[in-house]
Amino acid sequence: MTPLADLPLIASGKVRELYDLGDRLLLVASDRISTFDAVHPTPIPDKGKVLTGLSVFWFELLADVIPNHFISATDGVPDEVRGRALVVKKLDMLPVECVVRGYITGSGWKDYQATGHVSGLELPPGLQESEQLPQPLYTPSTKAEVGHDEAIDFEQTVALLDGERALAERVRDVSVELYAKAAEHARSRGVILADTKFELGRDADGTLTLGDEVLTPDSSRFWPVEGYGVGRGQPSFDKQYVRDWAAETGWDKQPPAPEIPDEVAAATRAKYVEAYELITGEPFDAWLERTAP
Ligand code: PZK
Repeated sequence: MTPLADLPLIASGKVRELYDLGDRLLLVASDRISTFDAVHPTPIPDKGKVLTGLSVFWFELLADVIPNHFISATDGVPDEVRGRALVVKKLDMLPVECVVRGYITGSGWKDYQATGHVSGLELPPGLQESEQLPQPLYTPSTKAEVGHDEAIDFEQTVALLDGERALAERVRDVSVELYAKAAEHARSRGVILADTKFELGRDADGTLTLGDEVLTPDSSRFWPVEGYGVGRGQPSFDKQYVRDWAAETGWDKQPPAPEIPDEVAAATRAKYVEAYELITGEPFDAWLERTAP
């Protein structure tokens, strides 16, 4: 949790921080892990590096869909956060979380069961939990300062964007295109991208730009094709060991989250590295090499 010496901290989330570099920003991913919305006191070794390397992989794959804020994973990155930090462009972030779902799960499944709708969109009757949707759905949400983001419909995003309907349409269409291209890549590597969340902003020229981390296990649900099935929830690729272990301990899921045993942390690290290697097709060591001093 120690802030990077000297750099002004602009924002801190449960598991990452954002620092001011003057004309740019430093986006730092920690090794912290949360389950059931609570952060454990035990870090997962290399988690921040895996998530940062995955983000860069996706920024490079998706750059032909929309420009992104990534500038460098080396130049301007302090040694103590090498491999898990990116120098990024400062953006004026839009006040919308751009959620795209290709499969019906999580809060989308809850809303569908209760109303037959998700984000104001009517879905076909009879969908089963975890089923693929007829087409990817843009299901935006608000950015809550505390607590959970709230699902909104398209008209509410127009209002949040000061009535700029054309911008809201472009944000929606870009989000779906990003999801579709990423899901196609993931599928070719044996991984289902069930859903994800993008954050967009405008750069100094007003150009719509992809920000934040992208398509990491913290912003997305990845399911191995092997073991996928409808009519039930899918186990979390990355956090399942921690969740299963925590359930066994009888933890009531209220903060404070318990310390994680070494063997559970090590198994969880291996799942993050496995996710990196599956999705990128590269050894995780290649990311460490690329970002070594
Ligand atoms: C920005 N966040 C979310 C990230 C946190 C919170 N390129 C950018 N320009 C301006 N603002 C942001 C970004 C990005 N990315 C991102 N909030 C603002 C966030 C990390 C830690 F606490």
